[in-house]
Amino acid sequence: MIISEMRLHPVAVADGPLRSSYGRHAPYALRTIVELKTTDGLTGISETYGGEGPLAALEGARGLIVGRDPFQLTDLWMSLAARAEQESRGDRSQTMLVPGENPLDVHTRTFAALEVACLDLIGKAVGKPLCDVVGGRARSKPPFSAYLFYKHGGGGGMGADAREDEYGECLDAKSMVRQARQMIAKYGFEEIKLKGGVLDPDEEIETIRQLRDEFGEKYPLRIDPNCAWSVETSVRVGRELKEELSGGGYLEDPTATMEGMAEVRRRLLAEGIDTPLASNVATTCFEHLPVARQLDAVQIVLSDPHYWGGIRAQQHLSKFAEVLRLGLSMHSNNHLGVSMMIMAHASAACPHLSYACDTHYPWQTEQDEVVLGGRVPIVNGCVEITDKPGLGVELDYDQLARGEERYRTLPYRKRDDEAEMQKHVDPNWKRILPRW
Ligand code: GKR
Ligand code: MG
Repeated sequence: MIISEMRLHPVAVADGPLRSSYGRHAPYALRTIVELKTTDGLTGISETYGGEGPLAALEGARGLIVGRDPFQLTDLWMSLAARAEQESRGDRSQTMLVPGENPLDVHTRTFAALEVACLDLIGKAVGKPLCDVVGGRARSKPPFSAYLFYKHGGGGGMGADAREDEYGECLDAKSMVRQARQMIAKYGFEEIKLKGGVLDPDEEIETIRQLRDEFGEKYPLRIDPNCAWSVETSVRVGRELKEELSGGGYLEDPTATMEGMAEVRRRLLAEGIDTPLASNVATTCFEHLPVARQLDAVQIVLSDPHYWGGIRAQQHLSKFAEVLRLGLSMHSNNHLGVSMMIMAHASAACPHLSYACDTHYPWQTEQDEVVLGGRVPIVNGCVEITDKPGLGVELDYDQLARGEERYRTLPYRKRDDEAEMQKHVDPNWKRILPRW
């Protein structure tokens, strides 16, 4: 089995005006769908971050993947890592750069997209689901959480291509409870994460309290302001939400830098509050973990197989986190059904995974789905690994062509939430850290 062709499909996917400390989502999110074809007629697929940067990096790896035996992943890794060695070193945190935009992740991100497509090929060749190809599963129905966002009115897309606004405007506690009720009724999620860093911290505290009142202790709660708070504010929020974030909850990236996180942890512990701190901003790669452990800056690592280096890297991370006695879960970014299955297989293949993973999937619609047969079902908050080989999904080429057409005709080539804030909310808006 030799890879004879790589096809890259940049797509634009309608996305609602979701808010975070990065700003406001554009009407379209960008993704890249990868296809690898073999000499014996198989096609392996994958999905990764979108826009010009990730696309150019994949294009740059064409010579390394075409002509390769898909089993030879170690050599592919070494070739990409050797290139990365020659690139500049620097801050690999996501404090200022949104995921998928960090040039220092380019090799792990590019490898991940190709590795998944190769594992999908292998799964199809031997007739086994992807997670079984990498050693079998710890679970067959990995759980995901309800990922709530403050948002403006609008369901994404533009003009005649606008999508229905399923959740409406949500810019206060009451509308957030409504959003949670709707999302949980539809998908059956049993854990809740609130994207914060948008409203004044007191209003976000109130939102978490109302969510607790509505759903009770059985639904663990998390809040993630993406570093919008100072150490002082983070400690205050941790203190005020001591009860609500206990019992399976956590405080995610309240403040910037490993040192800032460590300071928040020290001060909360000194007050007898042991709410764990989770991170996908301070910890984005293996090199960050020993430091995070040593400083006790992060107690739960939030991975992303799309830029940590793929599915086997996620398994290594599971072991690494277990040995370092760190919790493990997964954050997410806007994605389609192929990535939903990448995340599900990655979760299934990890013995040590401590919390339901995030997913932006409820924020995308059937109209944008590129998976044959429509959206991947989420039932009782879980995505089931079926008996189908590889990732278990195939591409709908008509839908893919529509997504590519949108990409071609729209001006978006890179996620820029600050520009969207300036366009729609405040022409002078800048991402200031800490804001509060
Ligand atoms: O979609 O706006 C967003 C999120 O803020 C995303 O970009 C984050 O990377 O979900 C992610 C997180 O947990 O920080
Ligand atoms: Mg996060």
